[in-house]
Amino acid sequence: MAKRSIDKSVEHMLDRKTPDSPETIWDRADNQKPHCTFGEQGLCCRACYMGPCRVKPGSKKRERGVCGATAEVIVARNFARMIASGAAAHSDHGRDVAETLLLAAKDPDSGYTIRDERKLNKVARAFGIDTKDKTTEEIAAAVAETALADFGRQEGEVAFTHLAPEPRQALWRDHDIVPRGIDREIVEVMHRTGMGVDQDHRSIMLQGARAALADGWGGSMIATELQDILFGTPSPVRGQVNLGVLSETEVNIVVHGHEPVLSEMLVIAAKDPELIALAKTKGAAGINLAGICCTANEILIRHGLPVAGNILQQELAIWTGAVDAMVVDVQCIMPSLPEVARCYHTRLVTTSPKGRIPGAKHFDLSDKRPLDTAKAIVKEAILNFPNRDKVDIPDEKMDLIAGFSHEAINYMLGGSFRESYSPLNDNVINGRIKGVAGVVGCSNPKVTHDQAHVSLTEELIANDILVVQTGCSAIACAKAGFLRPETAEKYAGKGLAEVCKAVGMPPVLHSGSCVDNSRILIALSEMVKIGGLGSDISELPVAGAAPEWMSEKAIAIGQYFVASGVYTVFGVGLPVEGSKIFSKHIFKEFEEVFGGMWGVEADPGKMATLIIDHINSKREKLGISKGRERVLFDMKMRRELE
Ligand code: NFS
Ligand code: SF4
Repeated sequence: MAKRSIDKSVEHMLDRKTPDSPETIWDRADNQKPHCTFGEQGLCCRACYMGPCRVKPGSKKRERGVCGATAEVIVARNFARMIASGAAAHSDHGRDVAETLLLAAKDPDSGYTIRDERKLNKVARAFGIDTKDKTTEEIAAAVAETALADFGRQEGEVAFTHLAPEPRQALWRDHDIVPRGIDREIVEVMHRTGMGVDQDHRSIMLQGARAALADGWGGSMIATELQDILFGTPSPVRGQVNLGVLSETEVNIVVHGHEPVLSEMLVIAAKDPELIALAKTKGAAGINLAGICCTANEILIRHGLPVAGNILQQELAIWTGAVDAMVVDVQCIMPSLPEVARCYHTRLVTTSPKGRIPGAKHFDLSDKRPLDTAKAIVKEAILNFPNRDKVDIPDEKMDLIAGFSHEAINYMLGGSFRESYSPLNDNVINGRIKGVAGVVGCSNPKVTHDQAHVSLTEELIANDILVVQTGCSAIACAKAGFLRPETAEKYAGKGLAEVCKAVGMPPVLHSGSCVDNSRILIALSEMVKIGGLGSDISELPVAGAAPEWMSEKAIAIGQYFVASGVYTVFGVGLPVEGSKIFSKHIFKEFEEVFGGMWGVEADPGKMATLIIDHINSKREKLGISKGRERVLFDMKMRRELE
């Protein structure tokens, strides 16, 4: 059997397993084996009840589904529907954030405030809002309303798409795939992929790309940018990661899910002096707020709060017996949690009307007074603290630095006088940094937990490729210690290490949650605008990877990177491999359409080679494969860093 995880905390917990222990995700993954190969290869269609149909290209009897659909059409429909579902998740999150911003602007008692006026004005400018003679609240209301209009618009272009380089926008217009309204593109995917509508896999995928762009340059970007306005734009901050961040002596509240609209309120509530005093009367030393998954990333990058683990560790956190409340909102929350919580004292709390779980206690955070609700949740956890039985917290924890928003990267590289990506571009041109790779996405029990993230990242930085991360992938590399500045000297190639040392940054930059992949889109656009590296994202020496993906959201992200011109490689496998025609389309023909394409490679070493070769070929096309004289650059760079 393949190793379950390279994370010692996971090993520690699983070794402790007795016949009475609750099931884990790894047990259930074993029980599901072997997975249905039709499904795994994308060849199963359930779009109507004449089926379900399982097709097999080249076979006599199963060449087509009952309606006559071919393998490439079935695969395309399934793939596009994954994009639509992923885009819906990110975008519905974005909508909630926009509504929260509107609430903050209109209701002074809402508990939400505008924390970043600079960002507010920047977004207002991007939206073409006239800010003259307007109060902060008025501008915030206008930004929120413009963002909300992007969801339901029927014609026109989603506003943030105008942040992309001009040639990219022109390419999208040529193919008629600029997203009009976010909701509209998702609905159109669902329509076109139903029984008997769009019968051309290429046309289905153009609409898939349109919905994906509505996510990356729409819903996700709205979530990220408006969250920054509400809760502050992240800047580098120290933190700690892994199950060892849970406290033996304090009340542990673990927030899990995705929307900081919840966790930000809990951050405030957990600092409430009355509640801390109450915790002490119950014998606790204080209140420890930690996170799992993307919520963890959100509170880490803005507050430096500890991260208990990534998606595969959510059950194990409860297994420690030290979690007094696990508070969840939406997405990536395993339905097994109530079962696990029942074996311990942990109180499972739901907060979103969209995500209810039988056996959990529900506190509706969308109520009028979210801070009061958050305080009630913290109190629930405190009152549960005395019910702890045996506690076993693994020792594992690691230091890290996170919070590299594109603004922070700008500031760090450009210095306080001239915030700019030009030093990054200069370093890429001169070859100290070979290129940039976004390593992102989930963990998946089909492969050894964290291994692909860590070994891919290790190989990329050793080859002078700067790695930017989000999501559960960032948590994986954080646990491995890669998010510390000292990693540069130990693991990074000479050129990258020099730059990291000069700037004082790690070679692996944690940019936030999965919606924050939109930060990478903006960073890439800025790199193009600075100049010297081509006129479009597709010319940059960059690549994307999701080595252990599992979520439909990851497919939406992959597709918007590809449609933005980025070569994007997924690990584990992709549910498209059953159709050679479709595979050829997204692994090859896409390059001619978008200047970016999909790749799939389960082996992290081979994946690294694909990415490095790709980056080198882009460097060659740009005429920078040799690099400039280093000595000259030293002086220039030193001047810039002063
Ligand atoms: Ni992204 Fe975040 Fe993790 Fe995957 Fe789930 S938490 S939105 S989907 S599993 S990276
Ligand atoms: Fe089968 Fe066609 Fe119905 Fe899909 S849409 S289930 S291929 S009959």
